[in-house]
Amino acid sequence: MMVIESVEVLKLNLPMKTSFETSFGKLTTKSTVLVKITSDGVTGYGEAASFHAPLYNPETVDTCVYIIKKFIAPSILKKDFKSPEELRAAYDYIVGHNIAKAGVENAFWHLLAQSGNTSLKELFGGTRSSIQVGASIGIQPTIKSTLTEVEDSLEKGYGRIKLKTKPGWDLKVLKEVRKIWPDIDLMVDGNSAYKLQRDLKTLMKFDEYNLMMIEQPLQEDDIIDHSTLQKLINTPICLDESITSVDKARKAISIGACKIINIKPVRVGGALETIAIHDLCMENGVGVWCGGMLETGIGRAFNIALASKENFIYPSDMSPYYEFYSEDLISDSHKVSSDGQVKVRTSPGLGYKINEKVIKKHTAETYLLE
Ligand code: OSB
Ligand code: MG
Repeated sequence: MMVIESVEVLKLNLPMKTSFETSFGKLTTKSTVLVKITSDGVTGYGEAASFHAPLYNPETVDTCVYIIKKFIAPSILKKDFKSPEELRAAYDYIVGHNIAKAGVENAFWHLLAQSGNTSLKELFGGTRSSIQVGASIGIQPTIKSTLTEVEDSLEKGYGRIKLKTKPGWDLKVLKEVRKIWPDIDLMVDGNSAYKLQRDLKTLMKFDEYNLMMIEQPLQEDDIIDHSTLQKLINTPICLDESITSVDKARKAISIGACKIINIKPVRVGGALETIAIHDLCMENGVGVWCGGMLETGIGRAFNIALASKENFIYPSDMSPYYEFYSEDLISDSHKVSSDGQVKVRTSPGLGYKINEKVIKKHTAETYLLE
């Protein structure tokens, strides 16, 4: 018995310690959405981690709040769900809005973990006791500051460096980084900023820098051009934005549009779809890693548990809150060890202590639906 008694949606504005720049723009304050659902006196928390504007994908924090309030909550309130599959079926009629759906689904998993006295890792079928973590370095004002960022990240223990790039901010940066660190695990993320025909020359030159992968160079709705590009370059393509479902993953793999997939659990609509993509990739010999949406510790808790599954074989974007924020919504945030690992918690429930005081401090809007 898991009757949903209430759904609460909170919009938070979190000040960032430093801005984070990608090819699509600069993030200076980070907004996010928390979802709280209650059943039998227990509260489950989820995070619908998106951004203030539709720059990375079509959703925003405000569309997440709206879709949850107006459509998802009315579809699940007062109903009894025995499994996350049943919960999801209740709002599957909604087209798109994966991040909104993921926030709700994650809150349900948190309820399940509490009522079953088990960990998220156990529920998701995780197999590792720790996961490998990489650093994601935004576009910097100068090459010099990029080199400083790389050095700091390596010193902190991060085992792989990802550089955000865009046309004009790519080969010259890689050249300088490789001069100092010829052997580190290095990759780039274009966030859809390149075009196959316009930028082919540059894209082919990435092969000179011995990169682990190039993440989402081309448009998010275009796996055809990614497939063409993969045949022309040796560097493995990793898709991020393009993969919004297991079906998209199947098609991308079948036409050779990528050799690696970054699964962001919220981008694909939650943990169920994450596990489906993970399993499909494993059957096809495609390794995956867990991407991030600059989540707070609450969102990261789900991501860490998922990334402990077997086929997450590359380092994940799982840096702790202190890289971006001065405080976290949990009081016992994860840390990165000197060898680039994060421990996977096995305690029942979320595995972390929710800090209501900090949540309250940053909450700008609250909606309670009963
Ligand atoms: O494409 O992976 C991305 C940050 C903001 C928007 C898009 C992306 C990113 C990151 C950092 O690379 C991810 C993280 O640490 O959460
Ligand atoms: Mg990316």
